[in-house]
Amino acid sequence: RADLDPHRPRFHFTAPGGWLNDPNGLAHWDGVYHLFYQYNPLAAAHHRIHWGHATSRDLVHWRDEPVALVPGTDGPDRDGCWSGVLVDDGGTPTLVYSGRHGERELPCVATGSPDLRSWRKDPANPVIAAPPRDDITAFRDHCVWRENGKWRQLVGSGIRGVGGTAFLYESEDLRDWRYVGPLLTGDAGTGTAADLDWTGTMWECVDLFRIDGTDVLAFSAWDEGATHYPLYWTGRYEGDTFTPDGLHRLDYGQRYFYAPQSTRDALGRRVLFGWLQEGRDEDAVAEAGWCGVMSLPRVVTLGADGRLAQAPVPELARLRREAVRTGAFTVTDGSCLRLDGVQGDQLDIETTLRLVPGASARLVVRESEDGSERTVIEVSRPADGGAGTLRLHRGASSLDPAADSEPRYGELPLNGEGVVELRVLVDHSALEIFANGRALAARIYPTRADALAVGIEATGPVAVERLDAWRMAPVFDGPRPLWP
Ligand code: DQQ
Repeated sequence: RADLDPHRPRFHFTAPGGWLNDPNGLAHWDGVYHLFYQYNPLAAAHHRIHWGHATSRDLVHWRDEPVALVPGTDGPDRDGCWSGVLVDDGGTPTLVYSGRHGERELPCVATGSPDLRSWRKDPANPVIAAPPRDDITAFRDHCVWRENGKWRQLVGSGIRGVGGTAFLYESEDLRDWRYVGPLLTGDAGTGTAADLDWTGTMWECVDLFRIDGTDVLAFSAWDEGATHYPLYWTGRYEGDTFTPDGLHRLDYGQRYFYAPQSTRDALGRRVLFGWLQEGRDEDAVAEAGWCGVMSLPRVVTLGADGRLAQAPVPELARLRREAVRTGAFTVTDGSCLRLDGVQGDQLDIETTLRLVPGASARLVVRESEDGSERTVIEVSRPADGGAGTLRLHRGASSLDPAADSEPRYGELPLNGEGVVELRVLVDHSALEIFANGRALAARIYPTRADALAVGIEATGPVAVERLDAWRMAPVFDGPRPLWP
């Protein structure tokens, strides 16, 4: 029973029941945020995917809307309505998505009522009859925008023996598309998924946007059915090509923050959501009756180092209750401090730490009284200068041997003072960490009902300049009911 599942988040969006994956059709339309998502309402399994739909006025509280797209009884999307976007076609809300038939996906279009609640599929679907070439690994997912009085579209793909790519198209009317060429092509030949800068054999969910004069092409690296990790290129989009100047990791949680999509809202912010996949086994998922968590919405900006900086939208502060503020203190080398005033499985913790060279601080969350379960977030500064490391240890997160316990880590930019602005959001099985603008999302499945404690440990003295924590209110009244 999902409504009794202690792992179900209470302030992250989850589907009413069944399966959820990618965020789709993100838009801020007439003051309302629309979140569509890949959805199977019938079972907690990726099968015959629909488009679920939820709306919000504040990016915090969500309301379920009627299912937007249902796979056809026949036609090009009879096996699923896969990922896509929402665009404003002269006032007509229009979805561009991948219709799946057999093992193949092709671009389809649907137009919506003014309230975005009912959708009509275009009889001309699919609007692109075939991929532009035969030697490809896949052909799906869309990024669509208006440029110089025309529509432009990217479709995610990969060229066999070459690498992932995004095919560029152009159109006057969103129906008739002219193929322009590959916008940019990766290199699948020289890496494996173990190298976190390998871009896979296909780019899923391509998302092109400009931020403070830098062009960003985000995508998720995929290889023959395996979802690996989200990446982004920075560079220059000009004419029909993207000239990259760097490749970066979007979230250190790898597949736990997959298939992200972003939109620019009416406040001019770039708001990004990603799909937090499960890390428990299929039987547990089937029994729970729900799976997949939508990340908290993140505001993305360009950092001084030319990389994306991410933070949860400030609106989330509305859920904060019962503040605990410690003021400044020092954690001495080798010590371990239990923060008795802070406890729970729905928490927002914000701290400013100062690390001397060679020091590291470990924030422990979801720790049981006997310490047999604990999740550790570590930030460390090397003895010899340079970048630090953000690390998530899940080795003791759960006594359930079937729960994924692999660590996650990535580079942590540090200034000369070794200051770390760390924010950790704990929402039952969902964990989102932000450290100096870098993000790391993952899932944890503590089994013990008392795995609620929070503590802090240090190697080398660590100055805690402040630590503020809040219990987070749930966004649904009572446990999210399982529906239908
Ligand atoms: N999920 C969708 C695809 C996309 C993938 C199918 C990424 O359109 O490529 O549910 O998770």
